[in-house]
Amino acid sequence: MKFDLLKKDPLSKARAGSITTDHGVIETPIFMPVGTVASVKGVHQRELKEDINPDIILGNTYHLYLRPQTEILEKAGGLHKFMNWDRNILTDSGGYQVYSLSANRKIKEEGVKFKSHIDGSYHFFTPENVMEIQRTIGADIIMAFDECTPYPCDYRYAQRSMHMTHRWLDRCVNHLEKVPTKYGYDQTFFPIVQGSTYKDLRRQSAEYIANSNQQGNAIGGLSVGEPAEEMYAMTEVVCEVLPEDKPRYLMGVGTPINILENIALGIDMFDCVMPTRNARNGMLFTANGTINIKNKKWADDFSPIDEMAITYVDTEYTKAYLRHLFAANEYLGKQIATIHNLGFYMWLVREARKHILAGDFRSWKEMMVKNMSQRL
Ligand code: PRF
Repeated sequence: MKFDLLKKDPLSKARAGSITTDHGVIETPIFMPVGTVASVKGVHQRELKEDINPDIILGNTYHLYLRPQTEILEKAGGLHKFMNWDRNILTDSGGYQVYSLSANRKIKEEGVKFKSHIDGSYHFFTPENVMEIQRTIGADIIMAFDECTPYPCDYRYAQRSMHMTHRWLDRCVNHLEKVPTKYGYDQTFFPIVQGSTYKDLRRQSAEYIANSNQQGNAIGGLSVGEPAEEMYAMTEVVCEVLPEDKPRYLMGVGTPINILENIALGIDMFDCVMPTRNARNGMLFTANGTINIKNKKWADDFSPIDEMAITYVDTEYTKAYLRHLFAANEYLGKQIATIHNLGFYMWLVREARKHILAGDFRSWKEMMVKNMSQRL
């Protein structure tokens, strides 16, 4: 993997760059649509590629390990072939899903025992076996196995957990060296900063992660219920420590406003279920704010979904029609809303990149944050 830093914004910490892997170029800042179980929910791979056009999508180790299971992915020749996606993929390690989804999890130094949310069976994740699973899934970027602390989290727990995440990182790195890649292309490994909402722990964790000297770095444990101001304060502290010449990935963030504010603090990569999950509940993101399409007020509004016409659905269908699909609980409503929201998120990060390259990112960001705060 190669990272080229192309331009730094003069009035903020925002950067524009590009990551090159064996599956192509990723222009940063980037948003990665979430394809948890080898599918971006409701979107054909053809639409994803041609209409939404991301350079990279995200998959989840936890889900793929449980279903279809690692063995099937290996027989398929890896996740890219299995799902027919020839661009970049990043897999999260399960370090978050194990805590948020499974029941009866037990965290020990050795690893985490958890109960499947699908059939109740018991499994054990360790830093070592999670690296092996991610080798077999075959994503281009793979993540360290960490513990994502909840919010709020008392200082002593956060400190102990952070140290365990650091020891797990060393075990991931040692084990990865012993397990070769499987499908003839490279895999890049990102470690994850933790430390809850404590600045001193965040600084300490960022130093540990930076010293591990990997090709990119991630920040976890944020956007777990803390106020946005606290998240930004943590991002700021961590970005001061993480090296400038490597990509920085803020995991599981966030709203369109969160994304722009964190770009301004020096983040290059994002993923979040928000555009896809909220679409399925009838929430549309636009440059002028959010729309609840289920609202009665749209029942006879025959204007296009979004005048900006970022993706074809925006002008192909009216608000009244989309509202009707939601009222009738038609699959198509969720599909249309998902394509719209993902198209909007991709537009947002591409515009951010354009403005960073043009040198006027900060004023554009401030205008956008104001406009996007509205409810339509
Ligand atoms: N760790 C991992 N994945 C994550 C997170 C984390 O802390 C978060 C927190 N927002 C989202 N996804 N491994």
